[in-house]
Amino acid sequence: MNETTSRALVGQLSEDISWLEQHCRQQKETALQAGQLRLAAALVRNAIGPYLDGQAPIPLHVTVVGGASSGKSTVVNLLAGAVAAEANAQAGFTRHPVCYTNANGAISWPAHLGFLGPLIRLNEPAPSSLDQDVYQVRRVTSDTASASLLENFVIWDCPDMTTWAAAGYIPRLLEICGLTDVLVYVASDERYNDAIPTQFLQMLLEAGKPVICTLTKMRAADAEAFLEHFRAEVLSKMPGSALNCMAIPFFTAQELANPTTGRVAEFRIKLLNQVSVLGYPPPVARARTVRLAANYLVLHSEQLLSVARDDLNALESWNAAVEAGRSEFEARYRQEYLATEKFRRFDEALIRLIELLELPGVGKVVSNTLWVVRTPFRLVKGWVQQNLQRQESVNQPELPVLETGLKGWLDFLRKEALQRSDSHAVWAHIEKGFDNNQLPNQAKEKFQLGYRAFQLGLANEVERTARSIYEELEKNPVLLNTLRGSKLALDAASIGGVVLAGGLNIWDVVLIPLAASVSQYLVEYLGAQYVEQQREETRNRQEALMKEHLAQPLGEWLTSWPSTGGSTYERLHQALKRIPGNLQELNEMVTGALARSGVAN
Ligand SMILES: Nc1nc2c(ncn2[C@@H]2O[C@H](COP(=O)(O)OP(=O)(O)O)[C@@H](O)[C@H]2O)c(=O)[nH]1
Ligand SMILES: [Mg+2]
Repeated sequence: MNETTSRALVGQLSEDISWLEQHCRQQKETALQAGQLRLAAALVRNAIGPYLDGQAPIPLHVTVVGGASSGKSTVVNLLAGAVAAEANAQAGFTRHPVCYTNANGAISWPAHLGFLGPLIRLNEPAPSSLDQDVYQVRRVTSDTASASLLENFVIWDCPDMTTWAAAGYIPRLLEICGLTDVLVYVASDERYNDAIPTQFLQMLLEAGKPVICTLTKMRAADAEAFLEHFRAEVLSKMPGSALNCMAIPFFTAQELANPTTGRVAEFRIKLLNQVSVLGYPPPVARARTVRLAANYLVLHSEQLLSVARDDLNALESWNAAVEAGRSEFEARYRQEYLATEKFRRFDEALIRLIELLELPGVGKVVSNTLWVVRTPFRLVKGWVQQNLQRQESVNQPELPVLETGLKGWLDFLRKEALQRSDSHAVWAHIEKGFDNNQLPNQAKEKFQLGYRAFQLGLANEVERTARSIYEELEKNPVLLNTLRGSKLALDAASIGGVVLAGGLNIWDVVLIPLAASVSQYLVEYLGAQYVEQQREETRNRQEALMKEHLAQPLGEWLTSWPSTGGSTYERLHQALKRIPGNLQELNEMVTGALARSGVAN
């Protein structure tokens, strides 16, 4: 496998998902989704990333989670076989994850950039109550039974699952959940079905984590009944089911002081066995962690991205407004300009055609005689303009029509933005763009560029129309020769006129009928219907060109405006576009790596 590729992919995915998470936290009522996104990012960077990077399966990670004062630290001590974690009556005592590991065991820690996201490892010992984006590793000296667990596992004690909204310690907890191979969920008899921890449990089960539920603090005699109750009340509503569910009854403080002896040891060994089973053999356990994480991400990618649904809806409604404005812009151009436009482009085409009527051989030399050629041509042009473009003056000139159309389009959007600015931040952002004139000014610049391209396009179009008429003429050699002859006569007459009179005034009398005859032949040949058809085609092509050079690019530019210029919506757009494909690709890499490892999973 190409490690650089997988690292780049993991890096980009974890960054995109984390960005979405932050974006989500800035909005109301999306704390749970923010939590989901955090877990997703953590799965990518802490479980899948290190695996693709060739990280050894040992140490496996067992993580103890649960509500406030449920007994997590007490369970950690059971697993560790020593009073390692500060069991503390104060709720919310633990504020950052603490990892307990074998006293001698060298921990091979994933070293790649981005592991555990923003959490930094503390180098100095500190109390678990330190409320920072950190984690710490503590070494535990314990008896042989625990040492055997700690040979393969490290144990994580985590902050409480109390609220989705806490932007500090909850994400730290989820960061470790992403990493984890086995979860131990702790619920005490008083608060076994608290809503928030139950939601966490559900999410972790959905994410494919193997979970051992431990119920604490009840009287030993009530244990069975309580387990039944918990199964019925909580677990039965869960996706799949927690793998194991065991009771750890209330112990005295003295009993808890030495978890490796007496009654406590009995429960402790039961718990150790369950964890050990899930972690054996380690390569299989890790392969399962990675496989289930990838499955979850691919299957839930749409749900994960749904946090951006409101944003997408707002962007969609902006799209729709831009499109409505565009239709109106196009309709105006058709009605106010094209419908009354008669001949301009078509007439220009006729003039170009006359230019094309060059005689081969000697005639060509004559026709090309420097500036003189221009004279009859100018006369023909004048005649055509006089005779065929009478309607031109009643037309609205094209540029003002387009400019008015653009103004109408922008005014409409400004009005929409003003009305909707309270509905979503996208619209507020657009409204601001109108307010400081940035958006309309940029739109006008864009329009000017498009208009220039449009005019160039039209010039090519005139050439094309002329050529198509010329090609028609080629099918009628008699008329073609007559026209060429007339044009030659016209050129010759003008040369003669210049030579004889040194000016053109007198010769106009001769030249105008000649010039007229060229055009006359043409128009007669082309016939009213043909002219009409060519004119209509020219008009349609002109409309298509306007759309291509103006309406369409302007529409696209306006549509993407909220998503450009380094705005939040640009980043959103990028994240939404990249995440699904990248998740698929990651999943394929996982499948490939698992197949190559030969570990059945
Ligand atoms: N005596 C006794 N106290 C317990 C037991 N389980 C938890 N506690 C106490 O309940 C409080 C909360 O326990 P702790 O493990 O710190 O919970 P956490 O906040 O979830 O880590 C602490 O004061 C513990 O000593 C138990 O079985 N017996
Ligand atoms: Mg604790």
